[in-house]
Amino acid sequence: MKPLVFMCLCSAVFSAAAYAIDYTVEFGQTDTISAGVTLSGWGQAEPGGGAEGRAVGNYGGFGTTTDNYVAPTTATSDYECRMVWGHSTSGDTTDYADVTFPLAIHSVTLRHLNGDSNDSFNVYVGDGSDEGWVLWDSYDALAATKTYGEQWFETTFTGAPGTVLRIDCTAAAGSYWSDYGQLAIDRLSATASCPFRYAVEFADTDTLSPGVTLGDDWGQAEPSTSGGNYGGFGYDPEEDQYEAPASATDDYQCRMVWGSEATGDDNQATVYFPLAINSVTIRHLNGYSDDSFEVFAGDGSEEGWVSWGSYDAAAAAKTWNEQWFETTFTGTPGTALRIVCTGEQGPVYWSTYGQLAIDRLWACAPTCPYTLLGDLNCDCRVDLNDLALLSRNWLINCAADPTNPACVDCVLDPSNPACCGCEKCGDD
Ligand SMILES: [Ca+2]
Ligand SMILES: [Ca+2]
Ligand SMILES: [Ca+2]
Repeated sequence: MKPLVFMCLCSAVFSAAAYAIDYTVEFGQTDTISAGVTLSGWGQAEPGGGAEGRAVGNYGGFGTTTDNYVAPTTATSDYECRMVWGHSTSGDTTDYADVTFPLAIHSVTLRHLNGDSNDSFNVYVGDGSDEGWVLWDSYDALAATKTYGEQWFETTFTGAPGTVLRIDCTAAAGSYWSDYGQLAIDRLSATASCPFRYAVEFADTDTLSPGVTLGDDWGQAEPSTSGGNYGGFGYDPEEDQYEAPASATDDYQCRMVWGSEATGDDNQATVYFPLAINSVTIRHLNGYSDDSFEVFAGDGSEEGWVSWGSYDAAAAAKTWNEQWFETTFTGTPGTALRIVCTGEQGPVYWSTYGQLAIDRLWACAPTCPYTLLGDLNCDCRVDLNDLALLSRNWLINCAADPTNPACVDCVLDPSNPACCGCEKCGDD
């Protein structure tokens, strides 16, 4: 039986990783931030100051471009960080800093310094409202085993999904606070929650997740209808022109937006979903014609369309003339998705081949439609992340120790998001 169990675990891990949407923030004198992610409340960049020109210190070796860390923490790339509860000449006493993501995240890994002051902190997520904060976990700096006096650690936190991450210093200001600030963060990486995923594989015979339907505005299937070379599809199934992070096709078949058949002769194509979706990853061809497009979501009515963003085919760096890309769009949730071609109709090939080829798409619904006992982080599956949440509270007894921060009193505080399980408080 052992090999069977092993294969099941592999499969679960692979599918979760394949559809994750990751965000990163590299803190430094110039922060490097994933698209759509914003920062607020962050202190100065160190070492070397930033706006207030602080003195150069030794942030776990950063000052001398060495890096005090112990595996499994990985080394920094830039020897720069930013402060939570930074030093401020204006006497700022805000001891937390926030990161806002386009989609709700369900885990984050922080690379943080455990230095000379007490660098303990809490990690919360919320929806941006003052009431909505849920504690994911606490970092106890005094309990950490350190090899260096100032040492970098990577710590992963996970919990119920939220769009705003708050890192909140929990100890008193250190003796060096007025010079250097309190808690240094080198970088973070976060993973968006995709609790429920729909898949559409376009082909001669489309494969749709249960309940998903296509509008009659889709064009023909290719290359079967017209022949041609759709980014390698037509002449050699082994020659699929794509670059990481796009992955190879399953079927070497696609369908057209703005196709050349009568049923697809307008410049749009629509997909309908049973649940509202908040993100979609589209595998699309950037070919000879102008394959620019815009993505909208709505409720299916003609008035309800909201733009999620656009793809500029001319701005894309291509290695091949016809190349497959995977592009992710996010926005206001809706049950209908529409892809609209925005380039000029291809002057030569459109009448034969159509305009924009789509191989497949995946869409995420922000809520799991199922109730699953043991799914503590509400991502529609029971796995090691849920076990980590269980372990965190192992042997806590709220009857004996009601003041434990993990014990939320849902009689006194019924609107606390922790009291709503996997449902959002106040929603139907
Ligand atoms: Ca950094
Ligand atoms: Ca396909
Ligand atoms: Ca789970």
